[in-house]
Amino acid sequence: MGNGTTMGWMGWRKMETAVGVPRGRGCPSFFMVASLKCPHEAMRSMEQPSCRSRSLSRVQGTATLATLPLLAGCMETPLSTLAPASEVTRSVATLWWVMATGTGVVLLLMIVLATLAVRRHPPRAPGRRGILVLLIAGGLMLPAATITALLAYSLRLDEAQWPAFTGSEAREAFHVDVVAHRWWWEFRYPQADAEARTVNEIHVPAGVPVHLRLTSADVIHAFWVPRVAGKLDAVPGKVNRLRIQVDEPGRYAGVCAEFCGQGHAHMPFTLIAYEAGEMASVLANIREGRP
Ligand SMILES: [Cu+2]
Repeated sequence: MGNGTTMGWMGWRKMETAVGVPRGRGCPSFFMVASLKCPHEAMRSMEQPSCRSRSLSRVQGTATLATLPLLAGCMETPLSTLAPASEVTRSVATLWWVMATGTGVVLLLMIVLATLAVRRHPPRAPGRRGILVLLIAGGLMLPAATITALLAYSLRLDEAQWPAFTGSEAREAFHVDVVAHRWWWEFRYPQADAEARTVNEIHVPAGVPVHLRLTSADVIHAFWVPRVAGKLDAVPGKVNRLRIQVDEPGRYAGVCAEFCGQGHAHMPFTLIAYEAGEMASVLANIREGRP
């Protein structure tokens, strides 16, 4: 989605050509698809809606809707939860798709019902019984069922990110202490032989539970590796815990997700996951460093 946001309003004039031939990585975003015409052109066509322009608009609208599923493939960005690299983010992505699909279906249903109601001749007001059914089913039962299901699902996700303090996982987990600073990240490895720490790079094993203890040296920050886990605040004077588990070795982008001052945008970091067997040599080679 980055293309759309970085283009901004200044890109209106170039947009028609940019949509056809997207440059750089990724695909045209929702923003670009929604802006196939420049505003002036759109306003002109609104002034005199001829039959031809109306049918053209319908074709364009249909084409835009038909393009939406294709955009699913455009979301594999380093900071997208929709490109999951762990069980937790896979669940988050599934939840997102279920909600997006459900919302789309309900919206389409509402549009169809509204169209049928408007076209009805003569118009007929619903009776008292109809209104009651609408209020109870649509206003109480449907929202209650949806919210309860979403709450249960979210609580399960929350639990999956809460590190166990006892049992075999607590013994086998890899531990990292995270300290946020203005504006950089410090990672300490209590299981290393010596006092080891890295700056703006966190090294973890893949396929193994990793328990993080987060705190801050100054103001509130938030630790977030979107492809791997949900975000969690790093608060001065307090220790928050987060459990993560990466599927595969690789590099995963992370950011501070809480505005923390002028340098907030300049505190990205990288989570580097290794094969579990490599961790001993990785820890041995970690050297102290500062940004
Ligand atoms: Cu920050």
